[in-house]
Amino acid sequence: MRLKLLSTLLFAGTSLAAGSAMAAGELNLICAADVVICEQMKGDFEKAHDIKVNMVRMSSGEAYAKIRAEARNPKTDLWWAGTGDPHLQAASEGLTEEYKSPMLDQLQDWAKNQAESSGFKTVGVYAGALGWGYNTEIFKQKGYKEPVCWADLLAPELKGEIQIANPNSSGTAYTALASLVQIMGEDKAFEYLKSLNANISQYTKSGSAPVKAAARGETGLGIVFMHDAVAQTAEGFPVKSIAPCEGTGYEIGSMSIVKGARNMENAKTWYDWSLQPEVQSRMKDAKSFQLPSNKTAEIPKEAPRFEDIKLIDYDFKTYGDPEKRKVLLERWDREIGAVAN
Ligand code: S7P
Repeated sequence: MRLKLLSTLLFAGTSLAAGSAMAAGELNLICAADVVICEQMKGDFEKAHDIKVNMVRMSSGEAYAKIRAEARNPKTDLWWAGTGDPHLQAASEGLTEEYKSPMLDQLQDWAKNQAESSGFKTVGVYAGALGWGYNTEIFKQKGYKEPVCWADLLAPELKGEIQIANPNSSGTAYTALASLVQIMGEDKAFEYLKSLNANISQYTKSGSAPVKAAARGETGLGIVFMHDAVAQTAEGFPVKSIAPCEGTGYEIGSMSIVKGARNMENAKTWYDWSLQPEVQSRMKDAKSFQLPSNKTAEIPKEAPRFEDIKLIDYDFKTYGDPEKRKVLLERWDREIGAVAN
């Protein structure tokens, strides 16, 4: 009887130990940037640590929806990248874990502010301004005028020539919606979006898809982050990037640990690792040309610089609020999504 009890305890001990050893070697990651940088980060991290990364690539709005849906039983440990607004929305709903990385002091003020304003439930990893990229060959062939202002995108000649993502799934498109509301006021921004709808051929799921389509000549212009347009130029496509003359918004691409993460220590290991200057300096090798958050990371020469762009004072507190997101997206669905081609 005693022997049986002893062997039962030993068996339970062994399986517990095996369970935690397995858990210690894994990290369940949502990556909300371009798939090329996601793969590079995963590969570099796995080389540097004995931790297997189970990665899924998603757009920012989809990542936020998944983390909300799994709140009672989290399957994700860490959400790396994607626009900051949904990270702030998740933080304010208590879906992400407070963590003060020892790397915080090495970060730019905008990245630290993102952490402080969320109660350290998210942090900035990179930044980039919104604009668009257009196919210079198509514009030349068709004799279109270069669009340098938001107002120029309403030109009747551009009917069917523009793509932008759907702000429900895409952080880029939510940044565009929030930026236009801040530049024009909400009612005027929706009037603008209704007029723009006449020129939109497709609302894509992913934020960078429109400029990838423009690069390949499938559309004339994509409203995207400027660094995503520059990436297409660097690939050799005839794409020119534009910072809108009226002013534009920007993202603080962010990172959050999921509350109740099963692999909490591994999530913190990735968190600290990905804020290192060497890791951020290598992002350009994947043609990821955002401005890095670590002060000593190399700024890619291709990165659109904030000092050259007319930036608005983007209100992250207001537009990173879950209620504001709900109101804006419901209005977008009613007034734009429902009448879209
Ligand atoms: O490609 C890089 C990048 O633009 O992708 C992120 C973006 O949120 C992902 O796309 P969605 O718009 O589909 O969410 C940005 O954070 C990042 O700069």
